[in-house]
Amino acid sequence: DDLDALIAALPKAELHLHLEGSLEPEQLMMFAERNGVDIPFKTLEDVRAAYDFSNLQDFLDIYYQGMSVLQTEADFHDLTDAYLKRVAADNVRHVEVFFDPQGHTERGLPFDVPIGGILKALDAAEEKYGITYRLIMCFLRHLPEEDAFETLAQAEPWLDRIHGVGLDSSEVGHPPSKFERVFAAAREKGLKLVAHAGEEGPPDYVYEALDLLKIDRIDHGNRSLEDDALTARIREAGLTLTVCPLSNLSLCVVDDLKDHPMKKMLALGLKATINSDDPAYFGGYMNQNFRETAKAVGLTREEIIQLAKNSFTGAFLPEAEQARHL
Ligand code: ES4
Ligand code: ZN
Repeated sequence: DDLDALIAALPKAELHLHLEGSLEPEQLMMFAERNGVDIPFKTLEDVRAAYDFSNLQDFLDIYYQGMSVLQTEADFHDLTDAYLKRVAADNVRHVEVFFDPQGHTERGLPFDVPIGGILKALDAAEEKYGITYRLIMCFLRHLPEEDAFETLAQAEPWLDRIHGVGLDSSEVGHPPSKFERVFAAAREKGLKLVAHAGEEGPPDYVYEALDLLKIDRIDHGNRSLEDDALTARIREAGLTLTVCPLSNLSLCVVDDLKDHPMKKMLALGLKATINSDDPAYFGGYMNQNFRETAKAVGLTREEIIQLAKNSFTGAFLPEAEQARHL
């Protein structure tokens, strides 16, 4: 309908996307075959059946298993290029993408393999697809802070091409406070800081991300709404929330998309954005997240336009470059 056409036509930025979460079942099979990696799936249907979960930890178990088929720089290049090509069709003009270096170094790949392939694809994207980028390296919060420090050290030769650090993986039991020192070290290197907070974790974790990690942007943040003082603080500070509606539905952060707080977030004056998180696993890329959310919660034209604007004003781009898209 009308709103779908508006969504398709609007230039957008994606600010919450895990590259490893764009691994489609077909690609998983293809990389496994190409690299001779044993996987516990015989058919595409087996993989599709495995892409089924109802909470964060069950999803993560499959996500880490899935990424084991990624072995070479070419694999990371091809994965990244396929994502960029896909979202170019959704009129996405700027992306700020995550990757999980520890998901790869933990299984024996050199740090340079994933980042080398990812950056080759990202650097070609402006010419190929008209898409600009920022790259954010995430620390896995279920691992010790010491391991995050080691990852930051491995990233040193690449730091002029890494724009920020993030914090992802299993949230509950791994509060932001666990990573206060490594975030301070990243801040001193001039990196932007983001963290997943308030997805499954309580409002306290969002406070910690703000007060201890001093993050520039909140990934998810849904549970902030449980605390009025926290909500007011996020609004006053003008912090952007990178919200992921179809992810929230898949992981049962909301039971029904009709219950999604997106409309409420906008009404509260929060700078919310719509993103796809792990689109191969959660069933939709950018425009599908926009369309399904708009339909479920009844977003207006004005709200949809506001969300697209928020995606650029929330991006780690100079104001002049943000303005080019508004
Ligand atoms: C993630 Cl949805 C989500 N939450 C936390 N960590 C993640 N890593 C990839 N997707
Ligand atoms: Zn995420």
